[in-house]
Amino acid sequence: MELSNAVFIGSFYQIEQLPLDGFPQIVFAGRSNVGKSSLINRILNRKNLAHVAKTPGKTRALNFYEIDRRCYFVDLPGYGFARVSKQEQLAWRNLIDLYIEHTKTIKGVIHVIDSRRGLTADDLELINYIRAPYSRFFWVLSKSDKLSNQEKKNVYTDTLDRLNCSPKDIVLFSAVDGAGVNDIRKKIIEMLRK
Ligand SMILES: Nc1nc2c(ncn2[C@@H]2O[C@H](COP(=O)(O)OP(=O)(O)OP(=O)(O)O)[C@@H](O)[C@H]2O)c(=O)[nH]1
Ligand SMILES: [Mg+2]
Repeated sequence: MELSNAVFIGSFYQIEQLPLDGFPQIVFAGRSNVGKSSLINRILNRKNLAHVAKTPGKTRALNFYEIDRRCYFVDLPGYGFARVSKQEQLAWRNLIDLYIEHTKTIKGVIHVIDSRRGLTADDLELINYIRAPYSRFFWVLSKSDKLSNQEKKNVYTDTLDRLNCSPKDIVLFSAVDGAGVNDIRKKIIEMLRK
């Protein structure tokens, strides 16, 4: 398992379209614009595999990447983008609910949080409803290159306190300088082994 050979499979808007081969899946979730696609590109050492948004909130589909011919990374549409209508929010929720209900092979959720903002109400809501069936979460505090060392410490401690999780389940990450990416790769490989 090297997390090196990645192929974009497709963008899916309906549950009926999803691949049915039963591969284990690692889910990437987070608010719009937190850097989910940039994280996927970094993990896989690819510049432009996952589309990095010029306009935030554009990823509306479930984007599937096949990794090493044995698992999928699934890039969920971002949530909590203010300009999105109520109707679009409902459509988002509906798609995610169906996906989670349908997919028995989710091995873990990589939940990306913007380190400059810390946990938001939207983030906590997402944790609550994905967490029930799939408790294996790992938190990535993204864009850490924008913070001073003191700010990094503060957001790490605050997130740890509020999530009440193991210190090993949170990592500071930057897609710009690559900080944290090796820990994230290790965690994903561990999730896939279980
Ligand atoms: N400074 C800095 N900018 C980042 C980092 N990661 C992402 N960005 C920038 O943040 C913006 C959003 O990045 P994306 O990776 O597209 O975020 P996303 O979560 O996939 O966005 P949606 O798909 O729209 O939900 C882009 O302009 C990126 O260049 C990072 O680690 N550091
Ligand atoms: Mg994206």
